[in-house]
Amino acid sequence: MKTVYSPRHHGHSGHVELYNGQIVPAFEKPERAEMIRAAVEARGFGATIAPAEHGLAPLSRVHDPRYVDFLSQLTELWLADERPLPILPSFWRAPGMRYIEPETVDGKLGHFSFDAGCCFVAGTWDAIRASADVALTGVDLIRAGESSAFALCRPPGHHAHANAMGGYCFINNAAVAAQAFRDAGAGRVAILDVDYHHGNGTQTIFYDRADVLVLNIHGDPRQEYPYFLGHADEIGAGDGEGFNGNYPLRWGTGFDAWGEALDHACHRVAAYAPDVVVVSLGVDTYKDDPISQFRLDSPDYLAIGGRIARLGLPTLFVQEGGYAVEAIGVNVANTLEGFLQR
Ligand code: SP5
Ligand code: ZN
Repeated sequence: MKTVYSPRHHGHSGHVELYNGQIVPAFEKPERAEMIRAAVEARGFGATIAPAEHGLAPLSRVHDPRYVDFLSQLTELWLADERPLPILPSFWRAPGMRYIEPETVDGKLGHFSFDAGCCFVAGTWDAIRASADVALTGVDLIRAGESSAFALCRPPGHHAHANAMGGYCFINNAAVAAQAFRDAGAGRVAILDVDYHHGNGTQTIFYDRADVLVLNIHGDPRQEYPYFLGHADEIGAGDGEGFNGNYPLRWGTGFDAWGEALDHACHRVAAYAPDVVVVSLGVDTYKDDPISQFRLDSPDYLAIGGRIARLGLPTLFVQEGGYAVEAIGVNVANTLEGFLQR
């Protein structure tokens, strides 16, 4: 299994987030990707390759082009106003307010975001583009006949909506990849999101579509971020009814219950018989994750990879969350090793 990786993720560094009422150094930091790269390379799964440039068109297949424009122009708009970096949003709409794109940068920033989890520094836009190219190059590998690939994306993507950033996510790499598979001729794509947090962006992007099955195993939104989506009764709408599935689990969940949810989700994927599976691979389910409340341990990730491998389907792993930097490499590499061993 090849890994796709770009050092351009380092441009997104030194940023902050709003956490427990304080501005703190971001949990989503460059060391994460470097620990993952080191662990995966040490196991010798396959070559690490650089992404190929795919441009912005594949991003606008799942994102509003005006949103992509906003991301590309935000930093220069901000600097033109003679403001210091970093950029952090702090105004949002409530239901009932209007959906008209404001002309000023503060207004645009609120219009195109849903929390203060997405901070911009000088290299953020470049890192976002590189991350999407990493996912799209993973798609290319599988289209060229590889049975699996690992897209070491950073920043992550699954919280990003068609027109809003949040939760450390700007472009929804997994959604971009799934759509790229569809555009290349895949009839059905399944997205299996095992990150600790509900993939609200991925769910909303495909909610009314039957051609992309989206399944999520995550912290119950009654307790956990993103709070306002990810309940069990969200099954899809219109043509997409029956093609979204959520497995909300309570704080403190260990691998026994988590693994049962995975098994159920995998049976649903198998019944859907997709041409390809995209795994949104977050390892913030780990027992010592600093912002999360599940109790998975490092060996459990071997079993996760093994269960996904039993599907016997072409599989693209897309990196999402995981914030226990000392364990993130082992946990990701264990998932991939468990997959490769079966
Ligand atoms: C990609 C990804 O994993 N994004 C996660 C974004 C989570 N942001 C909000 C975290 C809120 C944690 N709240 C902890 C409260 C402890 N008092
Ligand atoms: Zn997460």
